[in-house]
Amino acid sequence: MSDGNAAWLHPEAFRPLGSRRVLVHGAGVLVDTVFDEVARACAAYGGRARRSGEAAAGPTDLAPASASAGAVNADTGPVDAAPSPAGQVDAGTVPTDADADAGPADAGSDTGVDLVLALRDAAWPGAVDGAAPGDEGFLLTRRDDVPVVLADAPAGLLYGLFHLVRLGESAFDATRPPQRHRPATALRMLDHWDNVDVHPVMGQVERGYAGGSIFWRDGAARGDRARLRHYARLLAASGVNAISVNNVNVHATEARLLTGRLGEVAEIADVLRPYGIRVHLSVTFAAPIVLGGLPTADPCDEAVRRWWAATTRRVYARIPDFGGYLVKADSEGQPGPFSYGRSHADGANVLADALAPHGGLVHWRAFVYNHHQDWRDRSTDRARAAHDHFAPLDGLFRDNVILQVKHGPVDFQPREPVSPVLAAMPATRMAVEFQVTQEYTGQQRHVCYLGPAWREVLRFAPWGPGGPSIADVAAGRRGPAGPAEDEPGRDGPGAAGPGAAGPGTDGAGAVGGGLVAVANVGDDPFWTGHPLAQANLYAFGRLAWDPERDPLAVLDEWIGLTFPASATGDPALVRETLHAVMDDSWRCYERYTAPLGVGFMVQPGDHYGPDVDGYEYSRWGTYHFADRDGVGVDRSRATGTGFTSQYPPPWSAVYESAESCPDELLLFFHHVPYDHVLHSGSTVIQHIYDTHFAGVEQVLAMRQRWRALDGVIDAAVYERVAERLDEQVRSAIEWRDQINTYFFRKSGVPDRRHRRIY
Ligand code: GCW
Repeated sequence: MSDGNAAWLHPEAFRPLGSRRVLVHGAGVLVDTVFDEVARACAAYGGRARRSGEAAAGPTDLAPASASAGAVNADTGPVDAAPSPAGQVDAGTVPTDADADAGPADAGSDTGVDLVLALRDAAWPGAVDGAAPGDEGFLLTRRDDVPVVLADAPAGLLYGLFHLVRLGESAFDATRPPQRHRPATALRMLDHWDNVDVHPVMGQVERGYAGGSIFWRDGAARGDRARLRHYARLLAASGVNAISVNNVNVHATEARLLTGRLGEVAEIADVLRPYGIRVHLSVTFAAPIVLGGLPTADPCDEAVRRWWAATTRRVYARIPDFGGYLVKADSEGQPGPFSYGRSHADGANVLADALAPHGGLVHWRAFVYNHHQDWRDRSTDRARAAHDHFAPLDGLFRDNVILQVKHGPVDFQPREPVSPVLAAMPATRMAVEFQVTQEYTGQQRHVCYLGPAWREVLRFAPWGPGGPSIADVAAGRRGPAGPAEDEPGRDGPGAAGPGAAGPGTDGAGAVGGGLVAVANVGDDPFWTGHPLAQANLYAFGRLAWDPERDPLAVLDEWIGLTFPASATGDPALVRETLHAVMDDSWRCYERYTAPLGVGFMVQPGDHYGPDVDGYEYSRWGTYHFADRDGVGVDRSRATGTGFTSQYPPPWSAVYESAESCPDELLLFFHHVPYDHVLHSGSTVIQHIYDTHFAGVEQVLAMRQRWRALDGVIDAAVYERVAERLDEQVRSAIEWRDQINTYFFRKSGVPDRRHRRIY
């Protein structure tokens, strides 16, 4: 497996397309890519790929079509019971194909074609007002009984191609109604925490659980273009369109990617470009000093401004479509504007001004907190920090600054409330940051399908039910007042509707910051260490494209593409088993680890496995305050840190009271006695015991289920997962016993069901 596992682009997934006569119409690098994909599929499966303009091909040899105008309907997948009102497919009412005068003839005959992928132009018009697919969208319609993908821009054609792959045979179903697809947000980005040098503590990839980096090895670029190209295909097929190629903790060697080693970044950009993926770079805020030899990096210093402008010009001279800079400043030891008494708006804006003439973006991270806290000090609350620092700066950032906010207020825990920063800055472009790499969710040794967790964040309505959601905020529709004015097409609060376009998609949409996630791939043959962790990467891209989509439908799609029916012994069994193992795996992980949203009972340093007091007396600000009487962090206004006041109503009130706080977040917001009764009817202590016993039972059942696939799927994949499930069982038991024993010893309260606690 030299170029890695095929992941969700299994060759067999291309069979339906590859066995047809396919016409590709249009010009440009991305259209070349589309043609190349089609040609390869056709070579493998006996079809015929033609490009218009070639001899004996093109609209001219196709007879006029009687176009079948129709309504755009939602594409309901196998699990997605209700039509989505949202982004990926516009619901209901938009006719896509009103043009009856152009299109293929002979479509069904020997000389014709079975499928067309075309850029819209005079030869291939189509669609009408209100149905423009935008820069990345596409229409899937039919002409004279032939499926046609129409796009306005090459990227749309590429996404249309991968949509056909997902649909498989059903793309050719004559009864399929026309559809328009557009991403909910224009920015769908993956951040690699890859180091160029092997870091003495963090290794080649910080928080990487899939081997080395696909970009760098031991201080040098790997230059493995085949592997990178394969990666680009996978990302494009999931909908991702931007990546940053180095760790946000920028060390000495990595700093030089911006200047002396820029060529290595340019080479990566060259490989990713044909798949519509822009390259971004993490830069150090101290670059003017460490690279430019200036005495200061003060963002208000003229020489510093000039240095950033000149350096950025050189970047664009080399990489004309460079995406921009990603910055972790004044965070966990990284340099930042605070050193000069400047604000984070000053800091971000100096980079933004340098990038603006070239169309570049600054992704500025909001992960700023005091990591030298004194555990004795109960007034400082790490959860408050980002809001305290950034909310007052709303409106002060340039238009090309995106504030990148972790989804929770602390740090990618399996369960956190949604960060209140996301609701606090209506005049700032906001990106939501997820962590696909499973730092705190089992490190790709445990099965933990994160789609459902992200979905909860994306659906959360910070201004109350019925109001805009976090997905809306990321798409640029934000604020308590409801939908932004420039979105006539939006069909209801909380829905990512037809107007959900980001910058550049159709000019009329709101401007958001999009979705970002920390990547989970490495040079492992399965890309992600745990083969089932591929689903998280896939799901991130798909949910970024359409946050309204049911994550279990996304999982179903991933199963179909990764284990195509024609490549497995028993497709129904494969599907059933993967759902049984994965659907509820995030909640399962939550059950056997830190309880009720309290978080951080992990081993310090590597963050794998239980250590209840591991961070309790440390400087990191992640405490649980368990004693003989109770556990949890009082973040109320009345008696605690006041964090609840950072939420708008109704959540400020809901979280303020232990009575109304949702069970799963109780210990995040409140310190309660062990006999506190949850909404579930159980006490806190009994809940801890019950969920920990149940979690382990569930993992044992997962392992048992998996054994049904022995001999049914690829042996290497089977073995790798089986081996990891053994570790998951061991680790879950360790979690169960340490957590239960700890709380039994603290509280002295016996388990009502008399199970074994040590
Ligand atoms: O979760 C923490 C990780 C750090 C990481 C940091 C961040 C890149 O433990 O390894 O640093 O978050 O998000 O910057």
